[in-house]
Amino acid sequence: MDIKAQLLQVKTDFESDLENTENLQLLNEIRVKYLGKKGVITSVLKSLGSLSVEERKEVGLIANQIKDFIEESLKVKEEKLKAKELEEKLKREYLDVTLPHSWHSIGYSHPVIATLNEITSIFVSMGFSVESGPEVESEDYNFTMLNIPPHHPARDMQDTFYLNNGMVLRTHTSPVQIRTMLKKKPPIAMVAPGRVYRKDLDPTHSPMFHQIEGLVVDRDVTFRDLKGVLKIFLETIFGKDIPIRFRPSYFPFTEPSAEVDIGCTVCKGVGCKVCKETGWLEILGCGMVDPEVFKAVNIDPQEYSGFAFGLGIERIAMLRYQITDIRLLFNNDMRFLSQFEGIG
Ligand code: 2U9
Repeated sequence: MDIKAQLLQVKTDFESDLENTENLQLLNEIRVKYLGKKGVITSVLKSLGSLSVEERKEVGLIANQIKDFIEESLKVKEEKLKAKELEEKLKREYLDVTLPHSWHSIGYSHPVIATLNEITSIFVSMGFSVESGPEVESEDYNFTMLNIPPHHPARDMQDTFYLNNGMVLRTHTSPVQIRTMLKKKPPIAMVAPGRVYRKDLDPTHSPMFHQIEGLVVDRDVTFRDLKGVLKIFLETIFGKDIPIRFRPSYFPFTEPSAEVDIGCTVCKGVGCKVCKETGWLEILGCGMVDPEVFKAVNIDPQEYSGFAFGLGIERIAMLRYQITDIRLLFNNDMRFLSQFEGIG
């Protein structure tokens, strides 16, 4: 076959190769086969030396035309294949952004913790610091230094969890105030939120529950300061119009002592089951720090005075959400707890 016929055959072969190429990798193999260093066209062009000048011109022209044709055809085919591959990729990786996503709860506070945090932050906003201490306490810190005498019923085996190393599970957060007064000099304005333990179990009592207690110590602290702070606190959580009353009471660690009631939030004072027909709900206990407690922590009661208060968190949460059995708060049943998503 003469060289011109050979070239035309190359063109025909190329066209059929190109026709059968379905991906970019094969296309590249074809490019090498025809245009590469050892490719068909290159070897034809190399063999031009053996021809006469006339033939060389003619064949050279045809060879170059075929080379241009091959290059152009490869370019067109490459673009086609690239577009095809992109289309297939888009089809394969198609993402339906309108599909509903699966729900993963990011979690939320337990109603007791939400209430505890809310109450704590009200006192923080009034300048109180937040203090904490151990749940396993000495009898001294839990009772003696709080002016609770050796045979006081609060120390009873029936009421307190005694550990076999002579320690107790704290029955209130008051030992945190003792520790704070031993550590810091007045002025002190602190709250102690946390878990406490008492041997109690019925619909309104749990052997573990949460308290927040507060203490303010400085020169010239009066019962008026106590009333002012508690009024701000109660109005912040129960609303500006909440009726408040102080009733005389007794605690070993405060003198005088009082219990604080708010007008029943359920019946607005008319009388109902929740307030046991009294129109009032008992919310917290408070009083002026007993001088005996100051003496136990080496604070001079002639120079300093202070007020203290305490409240049970579960009781507040139960009143707020009208929960009638405290055990619901600790069963960790999601059918119950999921009702409180978004409260805190
Ligand atoms: C120090 C001095 C005084 C804390 C106080 C109460 C009144 C009180 C109860 C409310 C419901 C406990 O959870 S409850 O059962 N608390 O009534 N707590 S005064 O007085 C203190 C504490 C520490 C050094």
